[in-house]
Amino acid sequence: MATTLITGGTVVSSTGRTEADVLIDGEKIVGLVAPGSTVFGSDLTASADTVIDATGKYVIPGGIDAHTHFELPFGGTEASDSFESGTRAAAWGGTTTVVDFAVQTTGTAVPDGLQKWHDKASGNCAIDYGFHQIIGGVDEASLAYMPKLVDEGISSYKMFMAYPGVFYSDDGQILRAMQKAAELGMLTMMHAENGPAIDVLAAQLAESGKTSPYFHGIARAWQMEEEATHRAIMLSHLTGAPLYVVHVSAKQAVEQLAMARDRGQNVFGETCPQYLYLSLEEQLGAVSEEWGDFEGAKWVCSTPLRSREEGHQDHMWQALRTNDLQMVSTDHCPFCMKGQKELGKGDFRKIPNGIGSVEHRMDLLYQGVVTGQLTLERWVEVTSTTPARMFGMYGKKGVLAPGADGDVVVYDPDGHTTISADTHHMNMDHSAWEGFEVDGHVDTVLSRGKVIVDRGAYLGSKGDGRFVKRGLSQYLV
Ligand code: DUC
Ligand code: ZN
Ligand code: ZN
Repeated sequence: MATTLITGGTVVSSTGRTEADVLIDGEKIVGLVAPGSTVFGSDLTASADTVIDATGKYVIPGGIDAHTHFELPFGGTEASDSFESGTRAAAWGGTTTVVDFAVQTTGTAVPDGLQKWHDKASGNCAIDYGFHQIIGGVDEASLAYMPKLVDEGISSYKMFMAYPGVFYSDDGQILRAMQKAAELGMLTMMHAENGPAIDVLAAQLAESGKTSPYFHGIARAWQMEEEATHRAIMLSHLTGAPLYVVHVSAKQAVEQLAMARDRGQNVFGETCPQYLYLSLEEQLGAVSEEWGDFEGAKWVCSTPLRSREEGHQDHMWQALRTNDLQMVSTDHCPFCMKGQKELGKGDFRKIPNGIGSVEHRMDLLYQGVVTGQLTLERWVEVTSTTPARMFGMYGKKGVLAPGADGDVVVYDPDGHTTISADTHHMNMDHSAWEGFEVDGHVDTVLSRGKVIVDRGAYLGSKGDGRFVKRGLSQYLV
């Protein structure tokens, strides 16, 4: 098997940093050794098949984005990144594993939905991938299939308290699914917004002529997120099912999570880069020459961007520091303006919901290190180690240690990244991050020991990525 040595860098883990060389044999890490060590018999730099010089760089476990939607049919169209384009873009940005969502809706069978996602992904991915299962139709058959999901490496499933008529589950359905999940040890992921109330508010706004993207954020008020988060936590408390709330954006929702965690509940939350940086006023309320006040459609996603005046963004950073929120995923769900977001011109309710960020998560979060919001170690923890533990991949993923997959990123802290639709690799005609300047740069990316990105060159190929069969969460208290 070919050996690779990553030498001269600072290895950063969730718990510390050390000057060490990383030795990979084939697909697996076999050792972290002191630079110049002859413990493997000779000077490794002379004997390794490939030597990567990481002097002055950070060497970190590959990023894990546990919330993506490639090829998701949604809002009358389909998310614009395929598994091929989306995972390649992820690789460019230092992410070496994604967990996407297979879909089941009312009247369809869970295994059929899951098989569809296997068919979409198999042979097309640049990096390793797993699935959560969306259960959009809780009935006898979908409940009966949950144990099989666990056997097949799908140890988490998502339900929606929003989107009536599409993915929505009522409280009784949620209760039934959580009872089953508690038995199985499965992690329940929740889209926590009060959908029926939001739909009434949205209709009232639209009928009074308030139709621009800004009103998407008004209709999806933080009270709707706080209330649903509280309700999900109570159902989780009653049933004993571990709960993971996705795309948390309201500080009041974080407070609900913190209270539940203080009670000792297995309740967790993720936020996304958009909720750390972007706002209702600046983005959803934006006006441009090209699109007028429809410019804000670029940032229509759910949960929505929140008011900066109300302090949600600062609260998200704080919650990441205090572990009231445990990790950062993207909820990558890209739509082009032309032909897709445009469907909602004149009515914000028809704008397909979603932002694309899978390529930029590692850089955007590293910017939090630069600005003093996070430590270097916490950066690794929230982008890689905790996602691995939360979703049952730790040991294989999320850590640089003997036996782990050779998923490694060499990150240049002196590099610089300018984000633009002109240079990104996602299949989108705009960027939610256009013009963002961030310090730090992904230099080299290895996926199971293979160099797939190296200083501006893509060296991987379609089909490099394999399905990851996940175990139960390794994060529960
Ligand atoms: N939110 C989004 O913004 N897009 C996809 C689904 C979701 O919950
Ligand atoms: Zn959601
Ligand atoms: Zn999502």
